[in-house]
Amino acid sequence: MAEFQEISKLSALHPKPAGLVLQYGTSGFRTNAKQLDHIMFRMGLLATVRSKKTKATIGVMVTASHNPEEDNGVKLVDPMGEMVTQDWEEHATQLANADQEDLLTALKNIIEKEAINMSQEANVFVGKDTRSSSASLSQAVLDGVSALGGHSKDYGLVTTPQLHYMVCCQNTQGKYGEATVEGYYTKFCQAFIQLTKNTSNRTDDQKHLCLDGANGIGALKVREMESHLKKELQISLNNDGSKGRLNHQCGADYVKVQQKPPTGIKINPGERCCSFDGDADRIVYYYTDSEGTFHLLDGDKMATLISTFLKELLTQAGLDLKIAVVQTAYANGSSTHYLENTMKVLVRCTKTGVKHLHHVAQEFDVGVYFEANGHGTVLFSKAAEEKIQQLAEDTNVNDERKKAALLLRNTINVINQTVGDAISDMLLIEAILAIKGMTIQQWDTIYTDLPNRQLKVKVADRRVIDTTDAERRAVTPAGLQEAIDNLVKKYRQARSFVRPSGTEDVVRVYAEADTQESADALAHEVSLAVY
Ligand code: NG1
Ligand code: ZN
Repeated sequence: MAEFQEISKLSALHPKPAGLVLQYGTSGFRTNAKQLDHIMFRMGLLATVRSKKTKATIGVMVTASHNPEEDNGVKLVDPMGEMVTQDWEEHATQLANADQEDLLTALKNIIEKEAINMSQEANVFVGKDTRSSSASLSQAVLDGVSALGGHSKDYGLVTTPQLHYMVCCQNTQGKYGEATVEGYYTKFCQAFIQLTKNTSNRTDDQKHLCLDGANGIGALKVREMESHLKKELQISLNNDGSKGRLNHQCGADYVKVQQKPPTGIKINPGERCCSFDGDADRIVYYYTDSEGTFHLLDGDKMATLISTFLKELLTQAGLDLKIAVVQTAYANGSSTHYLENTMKVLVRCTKTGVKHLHHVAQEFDVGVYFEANGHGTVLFSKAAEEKIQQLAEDTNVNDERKKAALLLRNTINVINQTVGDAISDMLLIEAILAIKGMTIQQWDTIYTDLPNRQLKVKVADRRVIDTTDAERRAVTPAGLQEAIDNLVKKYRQARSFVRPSGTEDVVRVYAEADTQESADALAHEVSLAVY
């Protein structure tokens, strides 16, 4: 076939370095940008084939999220804006690792296995973050798409969740919104304005938010969006990319892992602050108190605030819908305890990686999912959305139920249901705080986090560690789990687990306990057991 000859010719322009083996990990391929050109071309090919298979538009996002500037990566987005399915992750790994001369065979194998009709049209949306390597790497994706005769649309600089949103809008014929950046701002900002419209006399202080853009794409997009917010949210933007390096001593990952504010930002006591990560799909909140102590409000605190708000509204609306919170092993034990025992909300634990959380959340009418690191969103089932919509339009219900239904409807509209989205999450949290008339300090006191520590351990081969029970227990190597259990027993309210990272060549160690000293000591002891 003509397109295969074209691929042979063009793939030679994107050669694979000999011996390089990469895996489609927790969120796509991710490594030093210099090693990724062939991967990008090949993912352009794969996205085109995936588009033919699904008869829908597929997305390809070039980003390495919170990794340093010199890294890059790529993730594929499926038709409804969700992460690509597991079996296609395997195809991606196969295609990525085929030697140059075997590339066509590897591609043909996938086409055959998936029974692809090659005469089917293909459409691929491409986006990129602000890394200096992203321009040429996204061009390599576009080259891959055109090598197979696919159509592409290059959205240029967008956040990861914006690209997910575009794909979903396109494949739902605009029902989710308009597949443009402008459409994105209009949809989410209008819902935010509606939600905050009747909140009583918010002062300028309450409308003010200090934002750390991680020197990345999120900062750029917040600038673009600002006018749509009509001063209902006044953002002072730090780390906007004009001076500092991407994710360097700033951003959601830095703040969460280091448990301190971004370097160089002046924060007034009590001021509400948040940080995005490098592709704006994660957000964490924080403040410092009058004694200068730092307080982090992470994904668990967001999940708690959001699920409490939604549960109250569902009760007021008299809607019998099943709500659940989905977490990972990294969720602070206090959050799980509070949700289960005080809020009486169903909590489920899954493996790390939003694709896992997303799937579990889909099982409920309302599924709130967040990783502790601030990556998360809320999913509403079709039936739940319809019930809320009906109630909002019903002229025979009392004022309280009606008001709750209208708030629920606008809440649905402020949420990017395709994937965790820092911008949409920020608008949702800001709206909830405004509606509840709550300060960040009041939000913080809903429950108190157990002191915790995360460490990274370099080992010869991290894959020797295999886990079970949503990664909370190690099955291999033999004796490791027993050693961890014995260490945990030494401390009060303690918990610890280890797992190989899917995005870095490290083993992650997590520990929590009744004091910071104990959590630190336990994490240290467990990391020694990992060697
Ligand atoms: P790994 O490297 O597999 O732990 C990290 C995060 C995930 C997820 C991915 C993708 C932690 C402990 N892990 O995965 O939650 O966000 O990156 O960005 O934060
Ligand atoms: Zn990210």
